Amino acid sequence: EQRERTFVMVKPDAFQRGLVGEIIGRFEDRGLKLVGAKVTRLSQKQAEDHYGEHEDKPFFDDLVEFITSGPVVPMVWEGEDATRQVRQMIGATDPAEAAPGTIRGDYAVDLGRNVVHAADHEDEGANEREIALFFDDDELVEYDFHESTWLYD
Ligand code: YYY
Ligand code: MG
Repeated sequence: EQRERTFVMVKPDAFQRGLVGEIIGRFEDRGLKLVGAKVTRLSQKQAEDHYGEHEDKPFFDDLVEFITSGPVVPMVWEGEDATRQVRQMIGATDPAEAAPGTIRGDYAVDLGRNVVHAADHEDEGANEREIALFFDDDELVEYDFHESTWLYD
């Protein structure tokens, strides 16, 4: 049974700081199912497409420069209500406002270096659009997740 899929990406700051394992571990520990992941570096075009909704914002150029500045880890996680769960787990956009216990609240201090991206749960098409930017269909793996018997009633 396939549950909701959501797009998440470890940003270049977290990658360089050695937080890839920590961040993946948060989602594993929660009981989400990893169905796709890679290490890549975004082209200018990919970055502009990914953050297209922000192209008119004053921070857009800096954001594109940052997200293309080093390796990232795009991922797809699956689970019940996954998009909303992941947004709760990453915390507020500004780490200064993010609650302790959230990823941004535990690992970041600055708005422009907030360690992780996740699709917006209030944006209906975000997951499909963002997943398609980074993954071909055959890069997302279908498998039996044996934990699910113990995670879901
Ligand atoms: O989805 P999320 O990453 O939590 O925030 P968005 O409002 O979509 O902004 C994307 C990205 O842009 C944010 O993670 C940091 C950066 N940013 C910024 O540098 N300055 C702002 N005033 C707002 C956002
Ligand atoms: Mg967003």
